[in-house]
Amino acid sequence: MSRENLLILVPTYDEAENIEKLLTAIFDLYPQREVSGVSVLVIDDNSPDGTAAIVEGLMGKYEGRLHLLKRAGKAGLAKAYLAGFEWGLERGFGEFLEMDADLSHDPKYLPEMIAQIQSHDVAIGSRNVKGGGAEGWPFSRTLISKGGSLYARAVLGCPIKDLTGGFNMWTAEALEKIGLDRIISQGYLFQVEMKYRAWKAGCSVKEIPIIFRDRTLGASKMSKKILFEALLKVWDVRLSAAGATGEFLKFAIVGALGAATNLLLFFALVDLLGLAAIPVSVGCFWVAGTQNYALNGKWTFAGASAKLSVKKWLAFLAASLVGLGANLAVMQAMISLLNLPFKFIAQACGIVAGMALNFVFSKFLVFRKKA
Ligand SMILES: Nc1nc2c(ncn2[C@@H]2O[C@H](COP(=O)(O)OP(=O)(O)O)[C@@H](O)[C@H]2O)c(=O)[nH]1
Ligand SMILES: [Mg+2]
Repeated sequence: MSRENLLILVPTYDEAENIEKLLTAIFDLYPQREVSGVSVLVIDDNSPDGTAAIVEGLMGKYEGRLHLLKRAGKAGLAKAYLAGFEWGLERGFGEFLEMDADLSHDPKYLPEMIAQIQSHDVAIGSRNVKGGGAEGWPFSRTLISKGGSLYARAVLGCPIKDLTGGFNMWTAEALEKIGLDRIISQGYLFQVEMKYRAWKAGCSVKEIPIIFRDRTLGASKMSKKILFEALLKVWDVRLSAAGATGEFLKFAIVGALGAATNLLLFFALVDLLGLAAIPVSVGCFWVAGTQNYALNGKWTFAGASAKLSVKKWLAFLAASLVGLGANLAVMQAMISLLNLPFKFIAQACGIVAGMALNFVFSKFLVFRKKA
């Protein structure tokens, strides 16, 4: 059966020394599109070293099957790939394969990955299954990669062995199940989030052993900053993939942070400076409420309505007041109706009720998703 529709996506940033070698290797393997169905899309973020010009120079040679998506500037791997998927989906490609430009991902594995995608939704070029591995990496980088994969697996509770790798193949249906518009990761974590969401969505995943070879030309774009960011953001990935449950958990975390701010401020102004408790308490409510508003807008409900505004801020504070009212009502009702051993049990139930109400108001009114 001839395959008509595989798009190989290659993101590039300063890969002038590598890109021609990679493209030659791919097209040597698949010389005829009519037979192989293989096309390549290079996604270049305006590399200063002229990578795009090299690709343009080769387009005549590989007419109709080498494409270039030029982007304005370096915006990270995730944005590049998402733009590439969109480009390919619009043109009806049925399968997508991601690989690095630096020859770390050997094209010799393509036939096996293509064979496996016939019976799976996702095929992963994996360093962490039997027969796979990484060569040429300093010990530190191996440690980071192995440790990173284990850490991500533990946090996400996901059985995929190579979560961080970037040599992956997806069917168009898998991309649809993942929901590309819900991806929150910007950089390195993108690959982890894609695989995790695919697995969660019930995609069948096959890991194929590959030997990853460190680049010999050009420089890696990995940095310590990206790494440390990823350590925390894995949790965020897990929470955002959990839908409303995750949102509620984030909302609760934000609420707890707000309570901490409120208490600290109250302690400083009332206990240390001797100001009057009632006006300070009202002030603390506004300060903590504003903090909660900003964190919920930028984190809990991020994406739903990205821009903060005075109107939304006031609406959020109003919702918080409604929550506070519910808290008081539930607490008072429980104390008067039940014979509780401790009154704080009533207050605890009041907090939960108030938070739930505040969450519903915030989600469906304040940070409502625009159609
Ligand atoms: N378009 C685009 N490509 C990028 C960006 N960052 C990295 N890449 C490409 O992504 C691939 C993997 O990056 P690399 O630096 O090799 O990461 P490493 O293998 O983890 O050290 C390479 O093909 C890079 O050129 C970016 O911001 N935009
Ligand atoms: Mg690399």
